[in-house]
Amino acid sequence: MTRGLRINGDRLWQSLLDMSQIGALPGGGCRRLALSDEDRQARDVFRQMCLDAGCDVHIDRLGNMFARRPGRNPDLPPVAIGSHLDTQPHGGRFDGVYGVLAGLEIVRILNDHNIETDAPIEIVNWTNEEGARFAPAMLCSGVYAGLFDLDFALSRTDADGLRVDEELARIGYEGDTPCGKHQIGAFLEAHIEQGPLLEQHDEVIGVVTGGQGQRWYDVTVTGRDAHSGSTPMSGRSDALVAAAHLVTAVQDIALAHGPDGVGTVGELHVSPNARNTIPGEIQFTIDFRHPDDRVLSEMDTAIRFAASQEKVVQVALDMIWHNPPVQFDTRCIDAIDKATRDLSYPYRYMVSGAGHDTCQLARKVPAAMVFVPCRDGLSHNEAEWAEPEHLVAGANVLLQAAIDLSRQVAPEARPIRQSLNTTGKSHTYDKELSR
Ligand code: HGY
Ligand code: MN
Ligand code: MN
Repeated sequence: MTRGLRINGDRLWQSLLDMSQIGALPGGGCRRLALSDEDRQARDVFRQMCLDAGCDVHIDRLGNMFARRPGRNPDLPPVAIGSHLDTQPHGGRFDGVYGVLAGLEIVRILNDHNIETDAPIEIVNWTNEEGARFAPAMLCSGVYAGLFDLDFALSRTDADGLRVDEELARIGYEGDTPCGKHQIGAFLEAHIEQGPLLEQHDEVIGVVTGGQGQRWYDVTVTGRDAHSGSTPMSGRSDALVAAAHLVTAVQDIALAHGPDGVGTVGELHVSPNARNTIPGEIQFTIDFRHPDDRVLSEMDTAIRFAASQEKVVQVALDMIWHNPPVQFDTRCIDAIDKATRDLSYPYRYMVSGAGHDTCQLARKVPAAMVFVPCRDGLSHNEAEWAEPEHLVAGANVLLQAAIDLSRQVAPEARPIRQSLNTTGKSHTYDKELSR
């Protein structure tokens, strides 16, 4: 009888502490950029943890890692539990890694009690979820889900021009199995909310029903390098002044599409970046998000109009990624809902403001997520923090939901998605956005 089974919270916490030493930053956070030496170190540690837990580990062409614990019926596709080990440049100690190590803890506790699940259980580490080094985000779970092709992913470069395929080979994680061929019966991910709702409402579990849409852009503003002292103001083609107009336009467009619209310029590079030369070229990024795809396209129209108003420079606006909003699978949501109620954790339904590998997987296999609170809703910041008892609660829900789903997975698992309706309890998908 597995309903009384609970994970070992001290062991989960210790695994998180051990992993947080890899790429540790002075401010208490972590820096493990995708395919960096720190990412390789974390992968090596994770692989050893899985081997020690009796799993077979296999790696696909993009370095996605799958650690399998056999089930009673080897012909059933696995229930996969995972997330990502890569971080933002000033990342926290929980974003991504919590979901991977919660999966490991579930395998460990099943081992402790010699419990055999119907379908196999797999722990997954998806390559390059963050998209901080190689854009776009959720790149390799996206290839798995058929949203990007393999060559697109392999050819993505970082700021220094290094390619994904070169870096995969360099760190020794260029696997042999094709990406996307490996079957998954259902995918579950535990993650800190990265927003304030659960903490504000003293709730412990977020039953996540979907993810909002995203559009990412690379923008190049081309003016003319010129002398800062001898060039009259009237004759300038100052790329930075024009870029500044567009940066405030991103802010204005997001506010105009509130309360759910968000817009961010996270990267900006000035050339030649000399104090006494008028900048001739600016490169920057735009990240627009909204739960409604129609509004996202309005925001797209608005930024293109703003760019067309910049008359003394050239503006090239390249949308490198459009990820429409996604609805998660009803059976997975119900399994999480049932586990949460059985465990009597206070919970709410919510749509994710942040992107996750589940948002990609859910377009191919049955998938859903469990959120737990994080302090002040803060993430992508070294001060990111989650309470041990909340991390335990999320992993307990994941454990029960995974056991439940392992009895349900079908040989050919396809997602069942309910439209975002507002009728009926079990599928009242609260449209409240986690932000
Ligand atoms: O961009 C995101 O939402 C995620 O952190 N990669
Ligand atoms: Mn994440
Ligand atoms: Mn993140």
